[in-house]
Amino acid sequence: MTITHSRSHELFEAAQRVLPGGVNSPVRAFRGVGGSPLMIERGEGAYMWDADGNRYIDYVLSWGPLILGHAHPAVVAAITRQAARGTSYGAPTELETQLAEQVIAMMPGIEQIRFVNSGTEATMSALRLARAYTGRSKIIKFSGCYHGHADMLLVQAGSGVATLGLPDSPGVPASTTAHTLVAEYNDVAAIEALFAEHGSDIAGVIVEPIAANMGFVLPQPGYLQALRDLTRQHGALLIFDEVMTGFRVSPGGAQGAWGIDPDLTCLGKVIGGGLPVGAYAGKRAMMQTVAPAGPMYQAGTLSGNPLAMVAGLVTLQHIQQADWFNQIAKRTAALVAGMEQVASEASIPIQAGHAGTMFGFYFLKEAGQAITSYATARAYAHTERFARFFWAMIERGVYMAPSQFEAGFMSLAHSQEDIDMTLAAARAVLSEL
Ligand code: HOZ
Repeated sequence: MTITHSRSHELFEAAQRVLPGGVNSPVRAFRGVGGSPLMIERGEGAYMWDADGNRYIDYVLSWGPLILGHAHPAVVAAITRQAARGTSYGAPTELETQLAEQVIAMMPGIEQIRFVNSGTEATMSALRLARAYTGRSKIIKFSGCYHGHADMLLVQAGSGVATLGLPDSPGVPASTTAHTLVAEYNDVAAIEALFAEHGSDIAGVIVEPIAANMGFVLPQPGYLQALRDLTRQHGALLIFDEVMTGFRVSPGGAQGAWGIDPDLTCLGKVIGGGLPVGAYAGKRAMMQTVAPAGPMYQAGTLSGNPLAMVAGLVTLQHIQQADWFNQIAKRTAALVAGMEQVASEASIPIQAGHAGTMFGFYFLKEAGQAITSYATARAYAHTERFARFFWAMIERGVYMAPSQFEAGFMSLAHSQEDIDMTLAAARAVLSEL
């Protein structure tokens, strides 16, 4: 069976004439797997349809936000209802308080929150806040972690930067990254060394609790606690970038799952239920630095947008209900266990992992290799095999992230039958690779 993508190709040709690279975000261009991207026309539940009418089981889910699946009826109804009442006011609404209360009830480290429009805005603002609050300049990030595209964070970044194998981006003046220190993820000695040298200048450490923009790398036992201890010891803030892990590792994010108490948290994706939202949040004493409560300026015309607030609110209320979160997490575990089984039957070495409703797997160049950091991800990931796997899965109606250096996501809409179909496809593909 060979499916056709001719309409997608035509549409992508047209897109490239008017959009740089034909896309509005680089990994969507499929450069990590070659070929040209599928142009999507519609999504419903666990599925997306491309412009040629092909249906795919979707494990990208808009890169994480759609934890209830595409076009969940309750989310669609809430957005539709709100749209009829106005799409934006540029004035405070009760909806913002309601979503804030919902997030605070779910995430243990959060006492106050400021809504913005994207994860990039969230991380950028959280770092400004860390600097304003501590009066210090330096920040620490980890190589392969991606926190959006703000200048100071585009240093050894993951996601599209890793997929395209880019050096740090042109257009970022050295002066804007002069205060950004970089350590290897999962390496406690590396960050201890940075604190030993720069301790009293470090405003904050920003980390993805699971490094999910260089594939899927779990923190080693004790690693996040070591970051917590070191930051406290040196008077620096610990900033969890939970844009991906928030409401996905557990309803309370990675901080809820692992009992670590960050000072500040960055959110995005699920918090907007598929609409553009981000947020930075944390301890009241720190958040009171933000204008107009305090002197640190940050603002936005569409921040707290009512459509986004209702979509987020309905989504978070759903994942708190009944046993739905656990159901999604169980399906995630089943998919990952199945992938390990299928790969082992085909004698293809992989490293797979999952936490809550997120997952990832690498094809390894050789059995026995362990990926724990960006350096090992780049050295051991068999990206060429991944590209062949990706396209063969597309042929069989399964859509995974078009890059070895991205994570996968599950939704409430994915059924056991979808998982079984995915594993049957993977078995067929891996036996031929
Ligand atoms: N940076 C996002 C994934 N980690 C990709 C966003 C997109 O292309 O939509």
